[in-house]
Amino acid sequence: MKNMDTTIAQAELSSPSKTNQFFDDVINGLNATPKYLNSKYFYDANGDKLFQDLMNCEEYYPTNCELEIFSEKTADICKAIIGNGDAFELIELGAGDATKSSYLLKYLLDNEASFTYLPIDISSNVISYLNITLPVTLPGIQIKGLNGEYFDMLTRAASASNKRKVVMFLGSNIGNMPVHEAEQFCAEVRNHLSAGDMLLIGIDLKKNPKTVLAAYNDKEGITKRFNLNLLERINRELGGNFDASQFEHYPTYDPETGACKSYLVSLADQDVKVGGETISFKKDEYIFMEISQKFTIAQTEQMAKKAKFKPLNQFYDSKKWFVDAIWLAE
Ligand code: AVJ
Repeated sequence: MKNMDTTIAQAELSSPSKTNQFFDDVINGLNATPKYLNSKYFYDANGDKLFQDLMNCEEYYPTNCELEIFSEKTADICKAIIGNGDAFELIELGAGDATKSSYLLKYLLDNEASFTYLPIDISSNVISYLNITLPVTLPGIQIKGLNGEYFDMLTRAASASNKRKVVMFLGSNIGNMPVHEAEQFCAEVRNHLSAGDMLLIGIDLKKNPKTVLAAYNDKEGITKRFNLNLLERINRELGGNFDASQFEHYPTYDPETGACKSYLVSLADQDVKVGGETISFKKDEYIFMEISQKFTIAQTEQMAKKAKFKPLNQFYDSKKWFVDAIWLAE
């Protein structure tokens, strides 16, 4: 009886379709060989907070690099996206706290550009935060936050108007996909756009391997907690009983392929329950958690062309560790 009440209470807490998708993905990943979890599920309220902490930690350079680009090159970036001055929609995939885009938004408002800001994020937490705070910090902004999967929301945004679209995909979120998937992703963005629309994409570049690895292996252990939080989220939302202390964070970087990958390694033979399912781990068995792919500039241009975009501009930070590129849909 007690179990039944719990089930009903949980079903009422979050929408059933979302819960099932998360559950199905987790069970599929943990029953696969090798085991994996999808890093898009890192971002619940706790994960959002841990990612904020990560962005402020010493070793995690991508955010600082991109902030430098957005604060130093604001006018040039805005000039490129304003184009001939027609009204446009500024759509941001995975907006997060919108710190970086705020530089552009402020400049666009100050220069009376006519645009609507449509942030899209998988985290409902993030979207309600933006819908509430941005009109206060950026008076006069037209904002319509969309909570959901990128392409569902992009389709919705695209069908709502036929104004020119500028899509932003910042923070090297593209790196969370293996290269062939990243290429498909860019092609799919292109398919949702029309000629004259643009993609402003932030991409982390190859650099000294020690610098990359340190960013995913910070001394304070925030990255480790960021990874372990997904196990704890499974406990909270899917009735799991992971013991996070029985898993060790193992980050790697391969300078040849540019793939930076994170794993959680089981410290013991153990059985873990998730909902009604039991998952067995051998000692030293790993769960693949995340890829953060790094690119050369040549690879970014190739990716643009394969997706039928024309690379227009490239904006770098002073160390040339990161690029924000503008690609034109032809
Ligand atoms: C938000 C996906 C760009 O891959 O660098 C940070 C997430 N993971 N530290 C990244 C992350 C570990 C981040 N992205």
